[in-house]
Amino acid sequence: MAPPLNLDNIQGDILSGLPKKGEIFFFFQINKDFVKDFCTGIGELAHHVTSVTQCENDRQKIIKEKERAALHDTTPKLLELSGINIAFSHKGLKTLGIRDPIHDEVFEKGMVADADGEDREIPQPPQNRPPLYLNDDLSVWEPEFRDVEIHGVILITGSSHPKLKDTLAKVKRIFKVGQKDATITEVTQVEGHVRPGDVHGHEHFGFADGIAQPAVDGVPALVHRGTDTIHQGVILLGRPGDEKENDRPSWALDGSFLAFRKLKQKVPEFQKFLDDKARDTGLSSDLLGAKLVGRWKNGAPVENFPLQPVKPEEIAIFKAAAKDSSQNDNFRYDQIVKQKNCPYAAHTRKTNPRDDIAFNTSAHQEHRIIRRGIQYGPEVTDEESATSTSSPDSKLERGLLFVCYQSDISKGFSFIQKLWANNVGFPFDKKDAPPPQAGFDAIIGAALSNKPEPSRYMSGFDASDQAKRLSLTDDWVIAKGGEYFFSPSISALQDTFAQAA
Ligand code: N7H
Repeated sequence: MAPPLNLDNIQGDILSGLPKKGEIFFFFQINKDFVKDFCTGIGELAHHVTSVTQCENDRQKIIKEKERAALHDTTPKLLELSGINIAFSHKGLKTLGIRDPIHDEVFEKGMVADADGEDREIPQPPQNRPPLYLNDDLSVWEPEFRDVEIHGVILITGSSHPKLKDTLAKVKRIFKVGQKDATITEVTQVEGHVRPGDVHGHEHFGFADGIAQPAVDGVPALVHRGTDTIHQGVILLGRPGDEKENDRPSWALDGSFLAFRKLKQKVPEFQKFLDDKARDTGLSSDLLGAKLVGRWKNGAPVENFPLQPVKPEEIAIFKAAAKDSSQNDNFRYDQIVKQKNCPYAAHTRKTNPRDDIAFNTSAHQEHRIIRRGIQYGPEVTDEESATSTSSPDSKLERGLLFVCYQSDISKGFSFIQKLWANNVGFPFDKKDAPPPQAGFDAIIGAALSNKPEPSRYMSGFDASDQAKRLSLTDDWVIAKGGEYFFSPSISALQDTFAQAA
């Protein structure tokens, strides 16, 4: 039987989230001539890896500083904090000689193979089964993610850019990067930052993010940030609720699979679409955006607030509900009114359908993920926003460095993307009456890349005619790369990874 959960031994990003203003993802390849030295480096790095407990302690310090500042009516001081986590691709495990089967086919084949397939299956009505690929256009992937073997990623978080750079320098010293006997080589690195000022906590399209997360059974109250409680094994390997609990190698206990995606967002183009279609559909641009995402920009769910509040008292309730974490994730999709309030294809409904599939069953739980993303790229410039009224053009690149954790990628990220977001037929026909086909997840749903344009659509944006379709004339989110990784426990880093060669 597995020992009790020890939060000092689990990498902090998984169950708590590394506190961050900025984050560097340092993708590396292990130098095959220096594998033994690399393992020694892992033994040293393990002492600096931030655990769940450490994340929570750091978060407490931030909360206390905010309380102190509020009491004295001053601006909170920026605390000098940093965090380090590490994860390995399947190729990385093989390079280290760690060959016990971990029992996750999607992890083993890697994201490039999962992204696009030569032998695409064409969806066959009436099941409308999607092809079982992520439907990325690999020709627009960055070559470092597509053509180069990536063995692992080091996640470095910090309260400022200099802090990130300092921590990265410390990591590079451990692995002798840049020296003759370097144990790793940088494949690429990406740096993300939370957005500034009023849009802090919002992603680049302008929507509040990081609201809905499942809480994990038995994890103390401080790290509970969610309304639904899921089994530990949905996120952690070898714990109850992990279907392969008894087949996992012992070093995999309390690790989790990390899916990373670099997702470019075409912001002026998305805004122009909303403005144009608002005119055609009679909805306001903000309401149409809320119908595509499933939440208003302030985070209030469109299921509970299907209309833009106008009276001052309604506006106050709306704003309070958006901020209140006991309300803003505590709702179900009404099965009687179907898409009247929120389209089936809205991003939050596709990716967590709540009552659209039997709620609180293991089938519901097994598709939950914990998300830890951060934005990259600059704010939209004046020049770019000026284009959104005529022919919109993202001249600069920005988007989301998407990260999620799960114990089974084929049930977590890969399932959500392929079988829900990309599947026009999901949620599946119900027996009472064939529902209008939901269409694609309006934000991340991807049609086949060799599609005749424009092929993406959704229904449900019009409450009075739920079958009416809206043509989604562009892909506003484009995958630029990514990989699947395994994030081991800290004791596994010390006992297995540091001793591997
Ligand atoms: Fe999403 N967005 O701005 O539209 N996401 N997401 N996501 N997402 C969510 O509830 C967004 C992506 C999930 O439990 C919110 O925290 C964007 C991928 C899940 O109700 C917003 C991108 C996948 C949820 C966004 C992107 C998911 C969720 C609402 C890409 C997985 C929780 C805020 C650039 C395959 C749903 C919140 C729930 C919420 C946005 C990517 C999954 C605003 C822009 C790739 C499970």
